[in-house]
Amino acid sequence: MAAPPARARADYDYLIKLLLIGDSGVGKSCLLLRFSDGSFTTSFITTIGIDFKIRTIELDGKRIKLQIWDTAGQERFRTITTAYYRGAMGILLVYDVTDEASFNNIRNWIRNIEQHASDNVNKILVGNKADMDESKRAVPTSKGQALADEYGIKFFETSAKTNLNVEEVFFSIARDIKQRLADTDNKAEPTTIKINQDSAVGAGQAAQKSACCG
Ligand SMILES: Nc1nc2c(ncn2[C@@H]2O[C@H](COP(=O)(O)OP(=O)(O)OP(=O)(O)O)[C@@H](O)[C@H]2O)c(=O)[nH]1
Ligand SMILES: [Mg+2]
Repeated sequence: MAAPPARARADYDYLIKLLLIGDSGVGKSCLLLRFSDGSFTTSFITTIGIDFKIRTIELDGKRIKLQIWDTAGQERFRTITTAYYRGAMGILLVYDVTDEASFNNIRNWIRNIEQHASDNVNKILVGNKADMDESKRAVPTSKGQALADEYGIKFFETSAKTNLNVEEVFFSIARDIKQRLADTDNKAEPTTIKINQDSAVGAGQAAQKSACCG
């Protein structure tokens, strides 16, 4: 029996690859665990190299499969982790609101993105550990917002511990990327028709798939 077309086999409409970056200890793995498993732990198990989780969400009736790569913040893994920038469609830049150095480093992380990621990659700024006591806070919300405004990107303060804004961050960046891919799809339409006219049956479908789903 002939295999069904690739598109019919897929269990999603869009595959979106995201990357979490930021200093060690800011809570990247905890944010991802909260989003993918709904759990949280206070013990710190530093990430070695790179790891990923999958969660499929629904946006405007479309199934979006999120493949989320969690990088080690530690310098010694930098060669491994920067290799993953190129494939990312969206990058979450995470700092810890109680750790000013992690916030100041965001500019360096952005420089890394400029060097290693695709030009059109979506970015979002995340100030994590917003649940911590105000006496511990080192970065006011206004400073986070000002930095995000400077780079023209969205900003959220989150807590992996209390689940504050965790869904919002991932849904927000996923929505923006889906929109970008849909726009690319629409622009690609004349090319798709031309391929069909050239009687390359099925090629239009393949072109559409590669334009939308990576
Ligand atoms: N209070 C509070 N603690 C958090 C939060 N998120 C993470 N933590 C704690 O911060 C520590 C580090 O969290 P991780 O998620 O492992 O940090 P990471 O950014 O993945 O660190 P690396 O893997 O080394 O890059 C752990 O002890 C967590 O329990 C949060 O939202 N609130
Ligand atoms: Mg980690």
